[in-house]
Amino acid sequence: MPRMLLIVGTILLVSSLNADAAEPKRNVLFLIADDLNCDLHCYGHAKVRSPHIDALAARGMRFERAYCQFPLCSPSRSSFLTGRRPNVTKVHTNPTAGAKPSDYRPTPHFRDFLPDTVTLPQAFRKNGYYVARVGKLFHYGVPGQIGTSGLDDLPSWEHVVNPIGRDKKEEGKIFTFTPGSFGATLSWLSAEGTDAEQTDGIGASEAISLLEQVKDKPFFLAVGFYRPHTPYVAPRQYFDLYPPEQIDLPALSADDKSRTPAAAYLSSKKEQDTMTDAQRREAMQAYWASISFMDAQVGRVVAALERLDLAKNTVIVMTSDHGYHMAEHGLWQKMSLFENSAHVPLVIVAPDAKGAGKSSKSLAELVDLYPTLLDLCGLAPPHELDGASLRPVLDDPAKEVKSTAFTQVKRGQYLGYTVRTDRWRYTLWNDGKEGEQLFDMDHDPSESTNLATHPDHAEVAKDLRARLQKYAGGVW
Ligand SMILES: [Ca+2]
Repeated sequence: MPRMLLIVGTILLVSSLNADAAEPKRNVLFLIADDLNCDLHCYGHAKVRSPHIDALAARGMRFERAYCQFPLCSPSRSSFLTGRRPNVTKVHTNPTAGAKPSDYRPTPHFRDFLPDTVTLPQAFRKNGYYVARVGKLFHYGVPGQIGTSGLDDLPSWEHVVNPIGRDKKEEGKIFTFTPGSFGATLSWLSAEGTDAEQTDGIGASEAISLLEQVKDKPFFLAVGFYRPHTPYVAPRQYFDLYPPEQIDLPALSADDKSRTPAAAYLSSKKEQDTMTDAQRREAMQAYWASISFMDAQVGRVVAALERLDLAKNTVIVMTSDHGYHMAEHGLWQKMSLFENSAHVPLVIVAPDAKGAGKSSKSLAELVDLYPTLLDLCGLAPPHELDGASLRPVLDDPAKEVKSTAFTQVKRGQYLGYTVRTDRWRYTLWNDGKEGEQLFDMDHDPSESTNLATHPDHAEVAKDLRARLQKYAGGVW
């Protein structure tokens, strides 16, 4: 190499190293709630108080149309934390819970099928970050496994914290429809004591302590809250925000069930069909109280980030693993393929993003989080990822990085798939053998009239059916 070129090359190399040294790496604060739907003030809910998530939305980007890939804890978390879709991770169920802790089978785990995959937090570890988790990131049985590491992934973290509070230790006080069961059934408690005694309050305190310890090195801190997952346990002051007598009962489902396949409703539970009106009001009060309690813990962690002067160089994500029904279609909880089960809150605060403080109708999927966070932090993907970086939307909310958002669910031996486009939601059960649904989300946002066999929409249904069949076959 000519001497001059060598010198110029050396100068360029040194100056680029200096540039890296001058610009500290961006940190990531990844906040996720469990079973949180979009019942938040910043998403237009008339009653729910969520001032801290609202404040994040006010200074970041609020995605109005973000969707999970699977409306169940482990399949959803396995997907977005590996950056791969559920048919790649092959995790379509939660691990089997046994009658006794010793009966618990920690499978399926994505490492069974993708042994060498690099997870989102692991990618940051490989790039020299301090990477820690507080609470639920990978699957945990809630509340059964609170205080344990659940179905964790050891290579993902340098440090883990498993908080446990009075909500777990005083389960005997919780009202439940099924004696002895708290996680799968609707159950709730207006709790005595302070926020700091609850699992999520302890988790927030632990997260704050970690921020204080690691503030001088690049970090990826993931904080997984357990609320508002059942049992809906929150200190009494949060229940007092929602007096039951002021809660309007949800309207009866307006669905034309003669047109909609039975598979659409198979997540329904008998005990929930026989709830009294008073119990329905109490369940809604308790779910919203759990949201406001969790929101307060989000506020504590974000306040610490600001107090430590880290916010200006930290990307913040606030989201949920899937949506949740509060009586729409006569359903409660998750595992349907209607909009409210697939739809998740998603707020991303990125330092210097030009779209800060705005909201976007652009479609987003949780599988996009992995490439988005790498992109915002200037890191290269370690292997194939199935999502797209949302960075263009963070700068300009009118930008679109995709025209479809996919979600799937398992029903015993078969799968159902659904796709959301700008205007439509189309759903295919068992490749059509258990039916199909088409809803015009512009004109029928509550999904009451299935248009799948309507002759006026045959072309739309045909096109979206073909897209779902491709998706099921591994093409997206
Ligand atoms: Ca969940």
